[in-house]
Amino acid sequence: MPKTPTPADHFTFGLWTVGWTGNDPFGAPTRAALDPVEAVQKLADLGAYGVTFHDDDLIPFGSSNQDRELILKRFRSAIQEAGLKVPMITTNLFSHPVFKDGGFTSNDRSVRRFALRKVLRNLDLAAELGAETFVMWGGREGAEYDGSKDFAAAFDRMKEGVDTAAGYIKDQGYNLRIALEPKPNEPRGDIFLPTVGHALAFIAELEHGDIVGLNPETGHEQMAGLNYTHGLAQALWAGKLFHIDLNGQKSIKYDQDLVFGHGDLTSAFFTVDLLENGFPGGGPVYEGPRHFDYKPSRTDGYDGVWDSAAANMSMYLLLKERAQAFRADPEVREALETSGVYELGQPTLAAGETAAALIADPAAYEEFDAEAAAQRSFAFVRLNQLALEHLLGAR
Ligand code: GLT
Ligand code: MN
Ligand code: MN
Repeated sequence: MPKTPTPADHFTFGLWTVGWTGNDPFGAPTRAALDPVEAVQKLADLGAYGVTFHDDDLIPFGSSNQDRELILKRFRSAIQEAGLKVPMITTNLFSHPVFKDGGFTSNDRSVRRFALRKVLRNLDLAAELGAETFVMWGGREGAEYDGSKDFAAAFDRMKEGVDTAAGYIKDQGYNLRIALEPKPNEPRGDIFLPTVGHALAFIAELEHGDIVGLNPETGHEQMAGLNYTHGLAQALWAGKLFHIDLNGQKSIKYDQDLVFGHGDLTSAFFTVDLLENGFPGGGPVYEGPRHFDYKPSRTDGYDGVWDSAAANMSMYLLLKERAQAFRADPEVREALETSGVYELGQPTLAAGETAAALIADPAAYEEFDAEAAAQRSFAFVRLNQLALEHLLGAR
């Protein structure tokens, strides 16, 4: 049976998700525009916790200050009435043609100054709405031709942009953190900070990296042939998993933005297992919103839009139930033990043991029977089969 969420599940959606009208590079929109106020009401009815948006999703690019205020006033009362939170907002630095060569890394300096102003203005709005996360997805930050960019300068400018925004957050005393969202390509041929790993390495170079983390998206890592759950795990381990974009993707191809679980279901199971149950041996846990960044298929009308929004949440809750049963199953615990999953939590060296002490330990090397140790069966297949049986509801 499908599962019905409540706000306590902390599910959130971008306005641009349910509001996507179906325009793609090959065809015109297949659905009429959606009023953000209607989106807010509908999402609340479906049991969501909050809504997120780009500045331009709500306030059309180029709106006058007066129109902006009117739109915001109407939106504020809509979220208040619906009881929805706005835990995250983000800036559109990709739709308007002015950003065709990027925002923070456009070769045109005047565009970079404009982009930075757009971000700073949006930070004020984020703080005012009580958001705690400010996502930066640099979709247009990249290139099609390797000779068209001074890459070192591009990274300098990216750093300058992110550090300026982060410094502004600190100066204003805002309770906000920046979350960078990696993506390997699309719309640019190659996007800067293409994966979780690249973004983590970039953050280490920042002046204000303490308030900069990640917003990894399921499909974006999978477009690069990478394992999303591994990416989440490393970001979490590094204390940098600030936000998540959940969706579905089937292998290395264009960004599909399917419903969560409608891509690689087994991977989705382990994603939820990590998010809900944490690492087997403890450690950092993710406490942010469960945010869906998907696109309702353009073949569907608004019935399909709301069905698919509900499907994301139901899929997550179904997988949560299965993942909890998986971890609670005594047979699984025994299999985890047999497979050495808990053993990996033991430090390799004894407390206080040095490299010199290890070298002096003949049991570790001279007397170690590598042939015998090589005979150990880790029985990972059995463990995985148990996981899949739980995923299928067969246990
Ligand atoms: C865009 C992109 C998403 C990002 C959004 C945030 S915009 O829809 O495809 O992955 O999360 O800017
Ligand atoms: Mn995507
Ligand atoms: Mn996303």
